[in-house]
Amino acid sequence: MTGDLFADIEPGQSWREELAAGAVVLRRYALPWDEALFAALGVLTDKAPFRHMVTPGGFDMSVAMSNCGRLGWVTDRSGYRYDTHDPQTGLPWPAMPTAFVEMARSAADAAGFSGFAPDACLINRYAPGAKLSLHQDKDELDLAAPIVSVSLGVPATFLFGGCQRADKCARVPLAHGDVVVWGGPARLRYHGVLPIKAAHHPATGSHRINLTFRKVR
Ligand code: MD3
Ligand code: FE
Repeated sequence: MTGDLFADIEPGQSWREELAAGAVVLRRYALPWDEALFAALGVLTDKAPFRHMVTPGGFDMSVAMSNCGRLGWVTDRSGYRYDTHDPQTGLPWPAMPTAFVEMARSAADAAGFSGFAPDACLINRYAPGAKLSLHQDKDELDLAAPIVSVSLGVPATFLFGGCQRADKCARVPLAHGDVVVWGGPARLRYHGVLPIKAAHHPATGSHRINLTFRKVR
């Protein structure tokens, strides 16, 4: 036998895994939208290209980033913040594509957070070896809203920790089309992404793309 173990999954078929109170993985939930998501992604990254931002400590991030929506997450030597404009082009961040908004809203709804209206979408692009160190997402003022994260392309191992940096982490594999929704008690838990392994995906080549939808204000 050859071929993809999951090749026989019907479009729109998804199953859920509870990671913790307030955190759920909707496996393959984004598959029905994936072509629309990639088409929109190409248009918006022509306007706001992926770039390696600099941390406040002066290091280039291994993950390349862009944003869409009213607000975008940026980091430079002066710190982290949300900004209405792309510092690289001076232009407002591209609008959030309809396919992005509809997918994120649908996933939040399926996870029990109805009426999710994100105003920011951070787009992370991982090449082989790129990683995201353990951190908390706490730059958003609206901590009652969930965060919706969509994994596309080559797989990753996600680290899901506790409320303190030293808490033990669970390792969660994330594949193309998986959506994680976390809110409530899980919203401030530490998390990260292990270095991406060399692999190939027909839609992204050697890359992993992650879309993170947030309600900032
Ligand atoms: C669970 N991105 O951009 S998304 C980030 O895959 C970020 O690119 C990762 O962390 C990525 O800030 C992970 C999934 C995720 C994000 C935040 C969480 C899961 C989370 C916060 C608390 C608990
Ligand atoms: Fe994060």
